Amino acid sequence: MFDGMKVEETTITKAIIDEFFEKLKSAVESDVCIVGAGPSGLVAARYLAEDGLSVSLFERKLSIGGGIWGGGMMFNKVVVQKEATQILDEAGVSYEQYDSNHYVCDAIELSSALTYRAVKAGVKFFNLVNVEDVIIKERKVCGLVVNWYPVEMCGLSVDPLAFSCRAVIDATGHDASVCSIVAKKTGKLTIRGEKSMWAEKAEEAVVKHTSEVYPGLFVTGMSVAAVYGLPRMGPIFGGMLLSGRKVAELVSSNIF
Ligand code: 48F
Repeated sequence: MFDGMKVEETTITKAIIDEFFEKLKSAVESDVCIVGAGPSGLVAARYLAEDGLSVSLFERKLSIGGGIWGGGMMFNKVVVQKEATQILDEAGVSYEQYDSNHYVCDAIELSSALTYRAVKAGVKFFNLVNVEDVIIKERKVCGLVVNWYPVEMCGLSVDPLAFSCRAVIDATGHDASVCSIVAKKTGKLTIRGEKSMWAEKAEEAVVKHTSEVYPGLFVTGMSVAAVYGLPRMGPIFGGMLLSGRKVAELVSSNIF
C-alpha cells in the first residue's frame, strides 16, 4: 500500500550541490573542452568520449541542441545526405529516404539522440555557461575562461573561472565565438566570414576545412564556414555531423 513519499527539502538541495560540484571540479582539467552543443559539437563530444578522453562541453543556452530543434524555418524536420546516415545509425536515429541521396529525420529525435549518446559516453555538460575567453600559453590554446551566461546577459561585473585542457573545439556555429576571440587577441587568425548559400559546395567544404586553426584550437560545424569564408548550406545537417566526426578524429590523433 502507498504510504507517502519520503523526501526532504534540504537533502534534495545537498544532493544537487554535492553532485554538481563534483562534476564541475572534475571538469577543471579535461582532455578536451568543446564550446557549443549544436550538431557538430554533440557528435564530436560523443566520439571523443568513446575514445576514452575526458570531455567537457560548455553551452550558453539552457537547451542543448543548437540549431537542430528548428529544422528549416521552424519546420522541425532535418535533411541529411547519404554520407551522413552512418552517424544517424550510430545514434539510433530513424530516418526516411526522400530520394537517392536525401534522407529526412525528426529534429526533436536527432537533438535528443545526439545529446543522449554524448551523455552516455561520459561527456560532462555545462549549460548556461558562456565561454568569454581562452587561456593561451606559449602560443598554444590550453583552456577556457567561462562565466554563467546570465552574468553576461545582466551585464554584471563578476570575474570568470578558468578550465584547462589539451585541446579546445570551437563548435559555436555561425558566430565562431572562440576563433573570433583568438583572432582578435593574437592577430594570428583571420575570420573571413560566411558567404551566401550554395548547399552542395558548402557541405563538402565544411568537412574538408574542419581543422586545427591555431595551436590547440580546432574548429567544426558552421564555425568552419565563418573562419574560412565558405558558403552557407542552409537546413541540411550532414556536413555538421560529418564535420563533428572529423574533428573528433583529428583531436584524438593529436592527443594520443
Ligand atoms: O549553431 P549550432 O547548432 O552549431 P553547429 O554545430 O550547427 C549549425 C546548424 O545548427 C545550422 C546549420 C546547419 O546546416 O547551418 O545552423 O555549427 O550550435 C552552436 C551552439 O554554440 C552555442 C550556441 O548557443 C549554440 O547552441 N554558443 C555560441 N557561442 C557560445 C556558445 C559561447 N561563447 N559559449 C558557449 N556556447
